[in-house]
Amino acid sequence: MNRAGMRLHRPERIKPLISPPAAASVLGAGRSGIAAAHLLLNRDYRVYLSDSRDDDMVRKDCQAVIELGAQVNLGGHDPARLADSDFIVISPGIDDRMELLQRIEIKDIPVFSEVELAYWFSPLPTVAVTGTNGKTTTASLIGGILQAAGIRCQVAGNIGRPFCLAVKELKDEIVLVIEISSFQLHTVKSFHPQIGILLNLSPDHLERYGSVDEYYSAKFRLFENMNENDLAILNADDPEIELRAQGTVKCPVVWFGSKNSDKSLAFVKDEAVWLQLEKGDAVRVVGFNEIKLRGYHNLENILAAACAATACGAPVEAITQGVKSFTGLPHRLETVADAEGVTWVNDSKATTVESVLRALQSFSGPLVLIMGGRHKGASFKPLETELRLKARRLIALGEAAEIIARELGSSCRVELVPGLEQAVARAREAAQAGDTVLLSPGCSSFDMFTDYEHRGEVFKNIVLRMSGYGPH
Ligand code: UMA
Repeated sequence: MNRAGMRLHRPERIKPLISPPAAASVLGAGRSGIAAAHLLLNRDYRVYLSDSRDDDMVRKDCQAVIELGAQVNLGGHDPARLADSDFIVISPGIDDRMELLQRIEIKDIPVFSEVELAYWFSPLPTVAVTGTNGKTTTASLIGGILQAAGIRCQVAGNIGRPFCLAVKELKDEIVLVIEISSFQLHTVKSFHPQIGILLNLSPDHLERYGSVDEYYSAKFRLFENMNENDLAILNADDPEIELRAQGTVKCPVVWFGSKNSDKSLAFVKDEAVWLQLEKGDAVRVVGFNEIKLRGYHNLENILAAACAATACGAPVEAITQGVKSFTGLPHRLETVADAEGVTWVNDSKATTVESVLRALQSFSGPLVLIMGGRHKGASFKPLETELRLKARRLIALGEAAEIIARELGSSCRVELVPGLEQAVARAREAAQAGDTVLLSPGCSSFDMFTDYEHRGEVFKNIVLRMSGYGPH
């Protein structure tokens, strides 16, 4: 039997790898860059912040840090200023292998992610959640369970509230739950969570990584500094994780998975989620019929969250309550409307082929699927079987539309459309009573939208307008 025990100990005293009043260059003035600049100024560093953009929005976003003493450069990054700094904090959206950082006068300056910087100043134990899919749902769910248990926490990171901001604005929390992306892990050095969760691995971000192996290796950096006092929570049903964990993860491990094996702390049995606690028999946490989240992948997220909450000291009753009251997050299998017998579902967050597959597996069919956007490099072929079984039609849009049609055209009828408005109109014509229309793009949104949230909001508005529920 595996034991999670209580792992909510305070981290050892952390020291910044580079102390103030050193000069820091912050690359990118998006959410991470602005939050990093604020934290650095607050801790008496000298700050040079730059962004390749120069528009009204970025100027407005930089106003406060300029007033606090940051030097700001918009419309590009000044190599001479970078060369003059003691270290560089890079935003996750910027590739640390960019040409600028390879220049002779800059290449030896240490580059850290915003997560690494935040960690230098975080006094609290950290639960870090990574994985290709389900990070935001799992981190939010852990937050909800801890709240139900009366364990004060803040949920931050890739979820949209930068770790640096959470650290700067700490109140009376006793634990931080941080969602971490591979981009953020790529440039960590001393970052050391007390509980590290790896939910799953599947090919993603191949536009940025040279290979799947490189991407998976970035994910495993989560465990690099963890030791015998810490806890890794890993998915027993993911063979890639099982294989790579051997020899890489040096701290104690608990597993979660579909089977009630010796290995699993949290598992699925008799249509319910169970936990094997330290002493005695396994306890039934929650029945499937009490869970509002859809799909097997969400069961995995619940199992992982239950393990983490247990390791933070939450009692089973709080886990049950937290899971039962969790209704899910926008843009993740979010039901938008039921109109003319057709259910419309917004899964705009599904930017990978794997997440579309999970979405398809969550419905028994028949479906009209809307896919497309900017191709992220992976093949769409893994969707063939589910589409053959369930798809009445596939409507493809965006830059990837033709690749989708080429790879999936033999599995179901594919129709190409120029935009989301036309996609919804064609889906409405194609769908019959009892069907589900599912927007699950399998691509990033950046060819047509600001981000996946923007895409999801546009989709919801069109659906609500067409179905007569929303503004005309
Ligand atoms: N920029 C430059 N120079 C360049 C390229 C970009 O200055 O060469 C500038 C852009 O003009 C822009 C800024 O960099 O102003 C953007 O930085 P960013 O893309 O890192 O965006 P942030 O607003 O800082 O948001 C980031 C995460 N974005 C990415 O990882 C792409 C957010 O995750 C995260 O919520 C936020 O930090 C807080 O931690 C979003 C995401 O899409 C949701 N994440 C990916 C995912 O979940 O798959 C990893």
